[in-house]
Amino acid sequence: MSELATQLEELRRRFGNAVAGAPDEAGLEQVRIAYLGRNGEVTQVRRTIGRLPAHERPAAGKSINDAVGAMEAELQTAQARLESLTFQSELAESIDVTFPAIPAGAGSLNPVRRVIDDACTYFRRHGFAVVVGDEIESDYNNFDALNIPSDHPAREGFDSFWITATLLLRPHTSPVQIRTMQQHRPPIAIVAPGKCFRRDAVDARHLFQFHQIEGLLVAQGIHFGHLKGMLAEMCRELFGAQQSVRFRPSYFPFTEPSAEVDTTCPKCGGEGASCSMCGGSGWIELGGAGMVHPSVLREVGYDPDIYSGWAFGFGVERLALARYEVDDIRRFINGDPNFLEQLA
Ligand code: FA5
Repeated sequence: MSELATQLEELRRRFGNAVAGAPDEAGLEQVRIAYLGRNGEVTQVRRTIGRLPAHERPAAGKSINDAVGAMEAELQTAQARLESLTFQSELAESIDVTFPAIPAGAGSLNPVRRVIDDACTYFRRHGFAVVVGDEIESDYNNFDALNIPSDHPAREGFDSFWITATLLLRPHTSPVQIRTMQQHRPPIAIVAPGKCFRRDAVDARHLFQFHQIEGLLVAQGIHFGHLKGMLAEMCRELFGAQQSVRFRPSYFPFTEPSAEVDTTCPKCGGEGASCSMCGGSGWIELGGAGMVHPSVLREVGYDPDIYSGWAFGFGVERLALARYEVDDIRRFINGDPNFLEQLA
């Protein structure tokens, strides 16, 4: 072995011991300076190259560079090890491992989802199928086929988000009635929960994105009594027997006769007066309902002299307000885990 090789080997052995013995990052830096610094031991060895015959110098330079590369790699490994040790000791100082851990919370279904599930369960039990429509609807399904032609003033009640001249985000779930009747012959018994969108100002009772659940029953001999019975029973199931339901005469172009359905305000129990929840009326409006208009049946190719049907469309957030005695619809969407946990 050449004299240089022996010298480098011995240097690397001492360097290795010094690196292993460095107690911390500052100690390691001292080792680096002593061996690899500008005036360190490696530089001293480099200076001896000039004394070698010219033909030996390139090989000598390469041996020194190889040794330096290996020493730098050793330094890096030691540096990473010491950094990790420093981090661990800092952690041990700042974390109190005896502090009780926060239990991992199990999530729960949003109340709006639970109302949808429970209402669908009720209708399924009575032989209804659950269907979903499309959130983007055609002008035709949403309005024309529901007896609301383009010049009909009822269109103004549905302040909609239009996507094109003929496509919109549906403002109600009633177009699912049309989609279903276009595809099937009577008897039909469906419920259709889903999102709706309206350009409504947001307040304690209104969102611009909310949910409705639509119901449709078409067969022979269906009358308003069936509708009242089904909806009253659903409300009893969702709210309990203490709350009553009332049907108020109303108007929808796609049902005749039409009604609006209210339930007694769960907060004041129907007393009204200065109740903040129902605004003093004693009632909370859930949605609309009625007997399917003969024009709608005709539009989908059903004979209104043979078939009759009823339909309803309830606001799911309103059902949830009444069920959970919540006084502001916005609470359902602001994602406050404390609020949601209370209702879980
Ligand atoms: C309708 O949307 C009719 N399609 C309902 C219907 C279906 C009638 C079938 C007859 C037969 P209306 O615009 O009233 O009707 O809305 C029904 C319910 O949706 C309201 O009573 C309310 O509970 C809910 N709703 C309406 N707009 C909003 C809103 N911006 N935020 C939250 N809920 C709303």
